Amino acid sequence: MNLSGKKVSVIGAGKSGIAAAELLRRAGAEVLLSDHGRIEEHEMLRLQGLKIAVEHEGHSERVCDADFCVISPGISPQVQVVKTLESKGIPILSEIEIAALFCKARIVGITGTDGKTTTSTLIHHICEADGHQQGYRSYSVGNIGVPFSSKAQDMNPGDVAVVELSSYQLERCYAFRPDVAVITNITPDHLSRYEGDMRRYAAAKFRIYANQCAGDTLIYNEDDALLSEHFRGGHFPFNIVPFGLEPLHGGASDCRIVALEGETIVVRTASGEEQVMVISAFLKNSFRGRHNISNVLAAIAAAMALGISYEVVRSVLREFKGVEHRQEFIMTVNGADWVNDSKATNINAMRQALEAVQGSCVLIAGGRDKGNDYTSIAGLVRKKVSFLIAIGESKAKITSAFEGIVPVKEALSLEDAVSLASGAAVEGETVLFSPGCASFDMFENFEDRGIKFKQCVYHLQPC
Ligand code: UMA
Repeated sequence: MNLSGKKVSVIGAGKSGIAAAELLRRAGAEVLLSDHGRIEEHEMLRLQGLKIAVEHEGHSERVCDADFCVISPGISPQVQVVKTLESKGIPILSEIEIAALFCKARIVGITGTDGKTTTSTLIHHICEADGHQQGYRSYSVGNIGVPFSSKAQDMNPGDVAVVELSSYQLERCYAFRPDVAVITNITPDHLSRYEGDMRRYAAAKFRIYANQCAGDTLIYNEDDALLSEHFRGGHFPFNIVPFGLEPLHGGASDCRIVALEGETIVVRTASGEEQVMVISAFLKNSFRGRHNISNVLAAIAAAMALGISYEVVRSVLREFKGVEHRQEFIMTVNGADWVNDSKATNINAMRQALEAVQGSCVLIAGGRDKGNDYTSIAGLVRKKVSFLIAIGESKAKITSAFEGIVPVKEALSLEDAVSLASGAAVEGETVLFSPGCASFDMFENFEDRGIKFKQCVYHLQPC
């Protein structure tokens, strides 16, 4: 695609803004990259060397001198620069929309409130294994941490782009059309961005299939009430594949269904039923819980849509050890298993982690509160938690929600929390770090939080 003669403003010079600016510049556009924060001097010089104009410490009127704008996902629609661009009628596009225009590969898009990173990683590993045999490459990009724009031009026809998509990234997609779309679940999260309106949050997620047509596939979680109501019995121009942890029946005559029946994953089509594998073949210490079985069902459905054999799927699943910061088993100290679930930034993820615990646990939770309703998991906490340690900005709220249900103690720091947990955990228990909150009160991001937690755990002395 040749964009010479076009002027583009890219708003936000984080990972995705920089990648989009470089992609657009390579395509010949005249690019202005604008950030309200500070850009390091060496980065400014590098970008200017690529002939990308840069402004920082504020968005000036210059951003309006553009044929269109590309916006970084983290920038809220409420900020002034967005309002100004909209008032002048300048089209604003998602970084994903731009990347997809340049992408010749097949696209698998994965969205949902929880499970999208694990599902994306599983699909990527399956495609990688299949690609080794068939001669194509798989790319893992998007919200997972590698901007789609940074890889889009490297991909060839026949390759697969496995794109993890947040609702933020889908918001300003207008023509984006994945060959295969997966929606893992939709539960309340990021609602401040959508003014508390769940329908607006879901509408952003549903943009994933807005342009899909005949030959494309949409995979959704039938166990999710909102998704089931939305897709069941509806008329859509593409293939729909439900998956679920309960036996599934019905669906269109040509519809495939991926379900868990007892301990076995089965795929049902109009022509019959096939048993893919038993769950004990892939569940392990580092990869467990019903939510992960759900993620596996979604990945199997995506592999089927791409025409990948069950043989490849089985061999990848057998070896899969889970994803860092998602219920990641760290080590056993004095008979207690320590688990890092720093990625749990909302109550639903925390609920899933608690459900996955075998026996009882010492729970370390807290951080920047997102308007959490902790009472929704009170029953589960009573059942699974022997001792709760609260950290971060939300510790007082957590204490008042759970004291009287379980013993609760507030920690002064992460190190203090680990030391308290080490003293409280008994042999056979799990120590679960599942904050249920955002990380930005004490850490750069959830990865930083998880790494620091693991470092504290590695320093524990066995006694
Ligand atoms: N900025 C402005 N003007 C503003 C606000 C911000 O210029 O009014 C600037 C900031 O100064 C900063 C840049 O915008 O320099 C940040 O942009 P960004 O927040 O979009 O961050 P990126 O580095 O581009 O990372 C984004 C995703 N971040 C968010 O959606 C918040 C990353 O997802 C993603 O991995 C990356 O693109 C590559 O695709 C992270 C995330 O937290 C992991 N996602 C959320 C989640 O998973 O819950 C949605």
